Amino acid sequence: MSKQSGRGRVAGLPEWDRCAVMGVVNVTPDSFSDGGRWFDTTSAVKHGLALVEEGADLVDVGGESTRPGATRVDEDEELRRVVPVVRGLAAEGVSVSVDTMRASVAEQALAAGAALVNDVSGGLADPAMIPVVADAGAPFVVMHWRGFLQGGNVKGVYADVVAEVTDELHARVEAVLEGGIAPDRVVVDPGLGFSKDGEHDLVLLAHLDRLLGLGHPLLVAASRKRFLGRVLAGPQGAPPPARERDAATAAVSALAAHAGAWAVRVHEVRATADAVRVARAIEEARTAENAPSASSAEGAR
Ligand code: PMM
Repeated sequence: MSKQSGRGRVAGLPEWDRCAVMGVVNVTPDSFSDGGRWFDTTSAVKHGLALVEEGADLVDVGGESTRPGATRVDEDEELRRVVPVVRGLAAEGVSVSVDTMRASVAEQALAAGAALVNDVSGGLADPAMIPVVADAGAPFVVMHWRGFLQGGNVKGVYADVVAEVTDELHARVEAVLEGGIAPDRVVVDPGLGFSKDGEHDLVLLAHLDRLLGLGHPLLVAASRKRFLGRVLAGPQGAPPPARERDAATAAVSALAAHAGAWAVRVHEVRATADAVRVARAIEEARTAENAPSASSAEGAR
């Protein structure tokens, strides 16, 4: 990964001097890595606050599992899961992101205090999404998405995954800008694991510079994903379960931070919070090394 200068700032959100950490609260019974653990409002809010305590800068609240083949929850149920958790966390001063493909959920979450809308469909699943986000003046995560998957991964065929994901994301960014979302409020995300196999995910991570070339802050969401299970398993072994992939996740967080990502989205915050701080310290050391020191400036006079 090569370093791109400047990780950008997202208007409407606090500014961090390093890669931000987005902690995940899935208010679902069936998310692949943590489904069912924070399924009632009280434990979900408590978990979000614990993530902040561990170093999360943002908390991403979702009420619908996006794992391949998951059946969609109905709108009322998604609202019931998400809105009280958003309200509870926002009331505690947390910067909340809402992970939803539904405009109605985004709208009510924003009214309840959410600061950011994270749509894994990049505005494709619900035509009302972009107008709702534009009207609210909210920041918006545009993830690379090729549609709902039913059965095999037929949409995950690429001749050049980096070029295609970059081009398709570029087209979605154009669409959201046309829809009235301000350019300084748009975040891009390669959508690791969405219509992509493990090799695709790794190649995308090897080329974050190309995604940064889109000119928008970049979110990387590798946490506990299948490709990490494959890497850890080796060619013959069985992948470790999702909850045993947190050290691998933190390694990706350090690399993504080093490459210039704006934020990383993770389930287990503590190790990633350490990773992005170390990446920042190394960046600072490089900056100090390149800046003329007081004594050499003296000498030059
Ligand atoms: N992945 C998941 C859910 N939300 N949001 C963004 N922006 N990017 C992602 O890659 C992404 C996401 C699926 O993971 P989970 O079910 O473990 O949270």
